[in-house]
Amino acid sequence: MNRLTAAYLAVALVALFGGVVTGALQALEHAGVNLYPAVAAVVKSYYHGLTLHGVLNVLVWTTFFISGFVPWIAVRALEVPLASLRLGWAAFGLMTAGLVLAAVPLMGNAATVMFTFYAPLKAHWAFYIGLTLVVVGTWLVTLNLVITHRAWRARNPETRTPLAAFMSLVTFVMWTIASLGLAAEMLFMLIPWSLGLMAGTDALLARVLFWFTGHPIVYFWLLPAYISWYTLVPRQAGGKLFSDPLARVSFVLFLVLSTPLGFHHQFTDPGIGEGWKLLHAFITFAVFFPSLLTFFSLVASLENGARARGGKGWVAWFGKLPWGDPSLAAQVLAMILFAFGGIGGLINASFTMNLVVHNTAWIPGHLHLTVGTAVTLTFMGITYWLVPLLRGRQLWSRRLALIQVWLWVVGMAIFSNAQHRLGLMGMPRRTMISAAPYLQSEWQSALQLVGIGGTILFVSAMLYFANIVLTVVASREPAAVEVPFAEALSGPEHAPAILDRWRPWLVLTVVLIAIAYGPVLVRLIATTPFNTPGLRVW
Ligand code: HEM
Ligand SMILES: [Cu+2]
Repeated sequence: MNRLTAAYLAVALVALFGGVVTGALQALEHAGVNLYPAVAAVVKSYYHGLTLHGVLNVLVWTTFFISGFVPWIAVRALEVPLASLRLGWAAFGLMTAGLVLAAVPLMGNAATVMFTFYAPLKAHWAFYIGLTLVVVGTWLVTLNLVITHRAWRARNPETRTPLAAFMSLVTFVMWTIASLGLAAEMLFMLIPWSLGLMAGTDALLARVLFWFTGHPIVYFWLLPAYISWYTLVPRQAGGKLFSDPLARVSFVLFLVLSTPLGFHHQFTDPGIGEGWKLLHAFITFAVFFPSLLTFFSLVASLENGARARGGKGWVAWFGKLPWGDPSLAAQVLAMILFAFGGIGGLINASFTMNLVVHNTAWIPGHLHLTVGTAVTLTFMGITYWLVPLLRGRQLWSRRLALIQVWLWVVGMAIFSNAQHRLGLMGMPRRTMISAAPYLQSEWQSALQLVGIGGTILFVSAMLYFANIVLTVVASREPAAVEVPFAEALSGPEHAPAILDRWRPWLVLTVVLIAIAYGPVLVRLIATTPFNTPGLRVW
């Protein structure tokens, strides 16, 4: 199992490396430094690089890290072996094969369609089939987790599922339901169309199916970070989790509410009734509620740890957290930047305010706080103990890790703030902006800050990779082998039994999805002519 997880991490880290290199190119381009001619042998254009950036960061780095880490932590919490290590490797093999298949056209500039691959942009079929195989691989991970949990349940009929395992299951079950939209888009639209079996396609139906998965996928990225924040960080902070039952409530709400809200990405799309958009906006605000529960629980847990370490006062206790531990520092700082991401997210989700920020630089400003920091910096923080544990050797340098974490936070604060402001000034996203004839002089100072912040982020990322590689190849001291599971102030025995049952929540989930999506999907499928020809704009 350790080797399986290490294999997933290796692929994830290679992807992140490609992701930050392409990111640095973009940030420098915004600041007027065009390095694309220098790398033209590999990256053919700004948009080729941007597609690589999106796919590597948010589809590969996240998915592979999660598929390696989440089952691993679940198995540790259950204290049983993974049901089938064979199935585990089969899933990894399928995902990696899919990745390689998709990488060929992606690298070859035959799939420069951004990570959202909106139709009628048309990529090479291998790109769609490859990504579909990655998704199918994640379903095998779910299957393995479910069988593992059943085996555990047969031997422990009365006990509550340990929190980390419960959360892991929720994460993958939620994802499996949510990914059906993407699977349908691939299997019934993009794959047959790119193979020439279908004459045309349809932008709206493709987008509806994409966002069916495209919003919940952000919870697929976030929930594993939450697993660490709830079940590990309180212990790393020297304290206990505030409440185990409350944590379960929040995850059940994520299971139920994460999917039926994708229209908040389509407020400006014609062809979807306003009432449905409003319903999805309401559910988006509803899913903010478990996020608030999470925020409350985590602050209470951190305070518990800080006070146990002698922290005093209403706010001053915060300084008493073990800031010298890079894993903890990374994750607490990730939480702080995430709070700003959450506030911006409420603006994105608000029907009218969305019109101001839609498709502007505000959106990448937002998503670098969320997936780019809350998730990425947390995963980095996890690897600061997980890689040493898997390798059996101590982290190569704690100090370098601390510098890396703070650089990320400073770089991101500068970068993201500048992007948000550029968005408010109306600068579009997904644009090689220094080549745009409408480039405004008032954007200039913020564009320089994008370049500076992006460079700091890049340096931080390189320090991170150096530290991880040196830990694997050069570190000599043996590492601790214990997983930092936290106890809870209010333990699992206080959780109502219904929280540990699946059927009622799954039924509720499916019913809500059917209400929120059913009528629109039925109408679109019945009336869509599939007559839009494909485009290759690059
Ligand atoms: C060195 C670090 C990074 C830098 C300098 C950077 C820079 C950028 C820039 C400038 C853009 C805007 C491009 C445009 O709208 O034209 C962008 C987009 C994006 N970035 Fe990053 N980024 C970095 C790391 C990350 C990470 C770690 C993630 C996620 C894990 C991420 C995810 C994304 C996504 C999803 C987009 C939107 C892509 C699209 O519009 O198709 N980035 N990045
Ligand atoms: Cu969303």
